[in-house]
Amino acid sequence: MHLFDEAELSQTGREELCPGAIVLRGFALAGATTLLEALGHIIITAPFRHMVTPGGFRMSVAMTNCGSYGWVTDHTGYRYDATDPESGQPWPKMPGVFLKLAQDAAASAGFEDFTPDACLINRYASGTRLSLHQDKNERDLNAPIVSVSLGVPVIFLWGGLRREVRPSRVPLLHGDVMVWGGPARLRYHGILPVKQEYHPLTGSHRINLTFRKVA
Ligand code: MD3
Ligand code: FE
Repeated sequence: MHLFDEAELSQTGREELCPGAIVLRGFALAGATTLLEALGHIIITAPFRHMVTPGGFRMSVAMTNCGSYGWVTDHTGYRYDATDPESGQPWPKMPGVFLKLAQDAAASAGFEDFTPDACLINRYASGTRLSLHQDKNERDLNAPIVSVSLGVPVIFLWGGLRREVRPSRVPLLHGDVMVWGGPARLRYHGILPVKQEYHPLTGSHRINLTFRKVA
């Protein structure tokens, strides 16, 4: 019985990191090319750019957004904005294939009515890192965040509710989806510097989609 349960777990590829944090291994594999094709359309009107933090540092992660709101940072601070500051236009619409994947993943993790209105798209080149931070600018902290990893694998740093807690390391591979909710929502997290590797669908890049409910 015990063996059977374990076999089933690895088949569904579901790992609970802690209450509220679930990794769905390979959940986005079948849809990956479709997601990347939709991304190709988004970046025609909203290209990847390196934003500047309030402290004046240019982020090594290149970012863009789709959906009703996009995450932006500049010298005045972080915020969600309905307008792309580079174009003065609304962000591109969230593609149906993005929304469906995010909702399916959330439902699979037990969040039945997830309606994301923002999708932050991060692009990591080799050497790019994301230092330990919390995401707490979203109005409704009860809504989960869904994150989709595509392309080159990385090591995700998964910390505690205080910056001092030494993070554990979780590999994230092409097609993996994470759902963060409840007590895990305010944990510190980050990404180690990305190694120089090649993925047939993204070249030397890793792409991360994070779906949020911000309004
Ligand atoms: C845990 N992105 O965009 S995704 C971010 O891989 C961000 O690009 C990383 O952290 C990336 O803010 C990690 C996983 C993730 C995203 C949001 C979270 C984990 C989270 C919010 C709360 C807790
Ligand atoms: Fe984050």
